[in-house]
Amino acid sequence: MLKTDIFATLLPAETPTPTEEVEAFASANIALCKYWGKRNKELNLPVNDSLSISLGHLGSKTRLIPLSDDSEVDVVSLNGEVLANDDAFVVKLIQFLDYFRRDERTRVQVETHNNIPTAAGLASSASGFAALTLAIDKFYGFNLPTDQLSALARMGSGSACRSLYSGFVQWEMGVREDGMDSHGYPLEARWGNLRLGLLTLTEKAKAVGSREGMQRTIETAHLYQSWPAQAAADLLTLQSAITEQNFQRLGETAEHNALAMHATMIASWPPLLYWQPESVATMHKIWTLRENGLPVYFTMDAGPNIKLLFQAEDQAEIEAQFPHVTVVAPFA
Ligand code: 2P0
Repeated sequence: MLKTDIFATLLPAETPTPTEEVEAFASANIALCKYWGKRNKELNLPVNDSLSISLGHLGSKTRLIPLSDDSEVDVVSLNGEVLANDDAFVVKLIQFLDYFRRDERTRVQVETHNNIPTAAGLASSASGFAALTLAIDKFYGFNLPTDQLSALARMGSGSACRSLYSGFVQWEMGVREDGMDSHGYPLEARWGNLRLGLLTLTEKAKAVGSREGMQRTIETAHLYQSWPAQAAADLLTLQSAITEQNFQRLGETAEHNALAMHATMIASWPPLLYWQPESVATMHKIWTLRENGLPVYFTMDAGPNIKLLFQAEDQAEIEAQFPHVTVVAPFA
């Protein structure tokens, strides 16, 4: 099934002409059970369910402004800088916009601001596509329900479907051929004293993007065969940890899940090692702190940076140990 068929089913026959500028915000999210691998590349349908926490005020804000009738091209800017129209990010963004706009001719100025480092493994493509999807829905007045917007955001970037919601979000892989049941589902549970710590060890953009990385892993890593079962088991354990507010179980499972995902990447060929020396040094530091009684765990995505998991009562100690940490209170 093609994306154009799915958009044609959900959207009105003709896209209305936009008249007013709109703005939308979406939080970044960090997965405790990771999305790694697609069963359908066209629709970004995953091999496994995943589970994330949204980061509140940290994320992407996207503004859409209709350009005058004589404008022939769209204008895209990121953090205040206008990008070239052949830039890979611009091409991907305009392709996504075109699925919604179809024959409608108004060119658009797209302004995105991220308040998290772009492309450093802090999930800015997730919040970016989620904010863009919400803005497009307002801009053209579609008023689609959030679960459908989540499924459409997924087609821009898989993890974006989790950024449509706050708090804990489960992305169910779904079973439908058109993927419309593969979207984020918010969990009711809240966890007031849960804290995340973002450690930006390097802001260098990653050499291999997630899309290519997960494809390489599926095609070349025999170890990947064990991933779906591990992810399914971890998801159940995380659900029970969240229900019972069992921090140790949450931390251990999230850390184990991230390291299992990285093991499949490292077992790919050519190998995918997103870690830098600072990443490894920080892991050892966390393990030592834990041995010495500080309940702190970590997770990592497709990049060199580390995200800490800890509880509010340990925030002062965490800040003393990691002076550059950005602390996020997802439920505060
Ligand atoms: C996650 N990641 O669950 C995992 C963990 C990276 C490692 O979702 O190809 O940018 O656009 O669907 O969503 C990053 O993958 O990939 C990601 P596409 P996406 O957060």
